[in-house]
Amino acid sequence: MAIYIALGSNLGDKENNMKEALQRLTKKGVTICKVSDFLVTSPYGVTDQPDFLNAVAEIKTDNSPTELLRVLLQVEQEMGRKRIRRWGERNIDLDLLLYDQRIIDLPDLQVPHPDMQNRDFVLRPLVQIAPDAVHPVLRKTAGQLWKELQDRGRSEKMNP
Ligand code: PH2
Ligand code: MG
Ligand code: MG
Repeated sequence: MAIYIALGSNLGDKENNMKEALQRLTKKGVTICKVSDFLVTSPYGVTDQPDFLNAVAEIKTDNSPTELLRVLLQVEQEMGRKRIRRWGERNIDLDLLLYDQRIIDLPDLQVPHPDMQNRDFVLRPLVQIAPDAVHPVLRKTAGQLWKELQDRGRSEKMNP
């Protein structure tokens, strides 16, 4: 049973933004159990923007998924995040990836994160701290999902 969030930043002092976000979460009563390395990643989706720093954290909280989402958005707002464009540049982005084995499909909250299986910048840090974390919809571990993503990438390069 565990909760995982993704952190991302590609504007300003990226490393400091990520650390500040973790501190602010702690102040709001979220326990940070594990944090992956901060990885430099190429922008995915919208590619004409700076490289990201990405990480995944395992957390503990008494908040429900919806309450936790509110806390994540609050921290983004407190840090002055501006929504410039969808999938675009941001000083901090906090996404809920997995909440125990819960499956949630609300208009503003989908858990597991609906695109996590396609994102190397999510799976690589997740595998670092929790290779055996299970995706409750796909019923595969983070390790399996990451391997499958790498295999898809390799076959796309061979059959472009
Ligand atoms: N976040 C996005 C879109 N693209 N690319 C990378 N490398 N890292 C991100 O965190 C990221 C992205 C939308 O949330
Ligand atoms: Mg995001
Ligand atoms: Mg987000």
